[in-house]
Amino acid sequence: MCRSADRLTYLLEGAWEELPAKGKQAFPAVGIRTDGGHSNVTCNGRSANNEEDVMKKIVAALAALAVSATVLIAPAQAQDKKYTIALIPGLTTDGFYITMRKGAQAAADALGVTLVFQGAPDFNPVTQVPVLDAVIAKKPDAILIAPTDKVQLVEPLRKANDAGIPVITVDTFIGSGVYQTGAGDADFPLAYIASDNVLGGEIAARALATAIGDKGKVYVSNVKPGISTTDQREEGFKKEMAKHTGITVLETQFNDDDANKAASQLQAVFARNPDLVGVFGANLFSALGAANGVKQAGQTGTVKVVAFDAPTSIVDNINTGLVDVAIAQHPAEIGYYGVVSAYAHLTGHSIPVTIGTGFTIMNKSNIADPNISKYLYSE
Ligand code: T6T
Repeated sequence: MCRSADRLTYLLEGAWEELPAKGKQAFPAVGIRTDGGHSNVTCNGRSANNEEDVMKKIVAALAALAVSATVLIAPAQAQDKKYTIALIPGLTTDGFYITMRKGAQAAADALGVTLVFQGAPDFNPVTQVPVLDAVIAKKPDAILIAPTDKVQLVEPLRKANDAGIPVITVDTFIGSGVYQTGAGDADFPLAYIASDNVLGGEIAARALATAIGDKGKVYVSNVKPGISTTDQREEGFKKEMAKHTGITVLETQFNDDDANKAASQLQAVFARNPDLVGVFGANLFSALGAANGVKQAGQTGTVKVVAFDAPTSIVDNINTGLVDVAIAQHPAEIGYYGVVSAYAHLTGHSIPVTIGTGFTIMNKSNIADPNISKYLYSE
């Protein structure tokens, strides 16, 4: 384990290995898998052996963050101020955000920061905005938030910015997601830390195309329009599927993040299209619901399922052949870098405007491997 004198650089160099068991579990090594291969940002050189462009972006972003972190030791130690950072998830009861919270907490513990986790019970701007208002009223030193709508969270978040509270978006973005350019009216967040969701959608499409022998009818089970992540996954999926001329992509079904609705929709689509061969579940509840719909329709293994996200129940679904492939994000890393970035900013240093975290691709052949299963989400 390599070490550096200052705390932030140390955190960036894989300190998770030495965190308490709980934090360690929640924050697996920084890395990306797009094809079952392994590639980590390394301790010394922060280099990676994966050719994916996205990895280069990650390495560049981490290197930039490390550079700013390297000079942090003096002000951080001199100030001795206890910062409070609020993390507002898309919703509180989703394994994705529960895992993100653990990564954020691991960084907060290591930095001596107080982390406040406050969110709504459903993925909905109508319930998220009052939570945001309540958080702003408490004047935290920084806000990390997964905005539940690209447009509807702009003005509510501007209130935080106007009140002098730095905003970093995690998982999802507002506006175009391009921040700090001086252009547009939603570029005020300091940074965006997330998976590359267009790439994730492309990976899903390639996996589904392979599973169905490159022909037949498929559709996307999605949440609702206006969410940056799931919009981009659908975009990437359709972009890749346009290259597969034997595959027809049917109309997207929106389920409002309700797995029961996604299951009913699967059965309705199948009733209208008995030759349906595949479905892409674009987030945890869409995938869970679509898979249940396939099971209820007695089509396990016939209608192939590619799932975004990796709740623990995905293991059974993969082992029984109900789900072919699951694309796990690395939410603990998103939370971790969210706190580290906010702290770096608060202690007077510039931070990268985007940090990309990776994926782990899970299927029947690798799901028993602890190096893969460690990326399953917490509950
Ligand atoms: O897929 C994640 C997250 O990335 C997305 O923005 C919303 O749905 C999840 O939380 C999974 O339920």
